[in-house]
Amino acid sequence: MAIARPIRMLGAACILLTLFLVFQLNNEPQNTTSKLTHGMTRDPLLDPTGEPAGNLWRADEHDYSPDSEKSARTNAALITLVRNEELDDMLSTMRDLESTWNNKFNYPYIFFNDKPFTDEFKQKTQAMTSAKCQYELVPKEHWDVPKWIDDALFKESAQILLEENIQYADKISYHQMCRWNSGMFYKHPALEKYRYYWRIEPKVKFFCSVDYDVFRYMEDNNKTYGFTINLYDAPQTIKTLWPETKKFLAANPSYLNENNMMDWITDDVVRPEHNKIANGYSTCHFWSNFEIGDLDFFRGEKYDNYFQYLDRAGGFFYERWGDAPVHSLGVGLFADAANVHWFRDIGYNHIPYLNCPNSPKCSGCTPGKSYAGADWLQKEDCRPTYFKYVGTH
Ligand SMILES: Nc1nc2c(ncn2[C@@H]2O[C@H](COP(=O)(O)OP(=O)(O)OP(=O)(O)O)[C@@H](O)[C@H]2O)c(=O)[nH]1
Ligand SMILES: [Mg+2]
Repeated sequence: MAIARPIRMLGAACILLTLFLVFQLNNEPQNTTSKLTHGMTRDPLLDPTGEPAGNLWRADEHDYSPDSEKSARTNAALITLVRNEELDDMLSTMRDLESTWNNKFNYPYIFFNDKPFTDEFKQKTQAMTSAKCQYELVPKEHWDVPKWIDDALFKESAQILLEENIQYADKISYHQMCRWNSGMFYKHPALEKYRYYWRIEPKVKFFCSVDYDVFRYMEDNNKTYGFTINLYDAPQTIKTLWPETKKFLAANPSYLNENNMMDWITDDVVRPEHNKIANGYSTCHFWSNFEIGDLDFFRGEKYDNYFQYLDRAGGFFYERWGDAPVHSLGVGLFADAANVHWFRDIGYNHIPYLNCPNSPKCSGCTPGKSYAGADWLQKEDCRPTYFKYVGTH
C-alpha cells in the first residue's frame, strides 16, 4: 500500500529530529579544564558552591579573640614543617590564610623544623598574625634515618629512581621529610594537647573567604580527615607500598573499616598502567600538602601500627614513599569513608594544582580549573575516581 506523500515527509522529519536530538545529547557541553572519567560529565566545582550544611560556628557569634581565656576555639592548630630559607614563601601562605580565614578565628600556628628557627623567621611570622605562634624543633630521633636502613642500598635504589626521572630520589632530606609527615608529626610533644590540625606549606594560596570555624565543623560532624585535591602518584615511587600494606592487612584483618575505600584504592579502570606498576594500587591519593585531620586517628593503634610496619619495610628510603599515599591508604582503609570530607569550599593552590570553587566568596582563580601549566597535568587529577567510589561529601 502506497504511503501518502505528506505522511512520508512527516516520517522523514521525525527521523531527522531524532538524529538531531541524539547528536545534541552526545555533544553536551564538556568541562574543558579537567579530564573527566568514569562517565562524569561535569566537574562538581562548576556548580555553585556554598558552605557545608548544618550548624556552623561564626566569629561574630562567638568569642574568637586571640588571647581570650574562654574562646570558642576548639583544641586545634595550624601546623607546618618548614625551613628558614622558605620564610618569604611561608609569609605569603600566612597572608592568604589570615585574610581568608584565620584573622576571624585566631587559631595558633606551630612551626616545625629539623634546625632551629632564626630570630628573623620567628619575628616576621609572628608579625603576620594576631594568633599565637610556637616554634618547635623536630626531635633528632624523629628525623634521623633509622638504623635499619642500609646506606649503600639507599644510594643504589635512588640511582635507579633517578634513571626513571623521579624527582628528589637522591635527596635524603626529602625522604626524611616524607617519613616525618607520614608517621612522626603526630608524636611531637607540642601536639599532645591538640585534637585537630590543619597542615599548611610555604607558597600555597587560599582563594575564598571561609566564614565558619573549620575545626569545629570537623568536631561537630565527627570528621576524621578533610582534603581538597586528589591526584595520581608516580607509581615508580611506591612499587611495594600496596603489597606491604596487604601483608599488614592480612596480619590485622580487624583493622579494616567496614565502610572503607577499597574500590577507590584499587581502581584499575582509568590508569591501568599505574595500577600495574604500583602492584594493585591506583596511586590516587589525597594531596596532603593540604589536610585537616583528627590527630586521635593518626595516634590511634591502627594507623600508628601501620606506620611502624611500613617504616620497618624500608620503602621511605629504598623507594620514595610519600606521606600523601601513606595517609591516603591509612585513611582509606582504617577510617569510615563517611567521615572523610571534601572541603570543596576552600579555594586552594599548591603549584601546579588547584581547588577553585564556583562561589562569590572566591577570587583569583577560575572555577573548576584544576591545574595551571602544561595540558598533560590534567591527567593527574583523579577526583572523578574518588567521586565515583566514595562520593562528593
Ligand atoms: N624543616 C624542613 N622542612 C622541609 C624539609 N624538606 C621539606 N620540608 C618542608 O616540607 C614540606 C614539603 O616539602 P616540599 O619540598 O614542598 O615537597 P613537595 O611539595 O613534594 O615538592 P614541591 O612540589 O617541590 O613543592 C614543605 O613545607 C617544606 O617546607 C627539610 O629538610 N627541613
Ligand atoms: Mg611543596
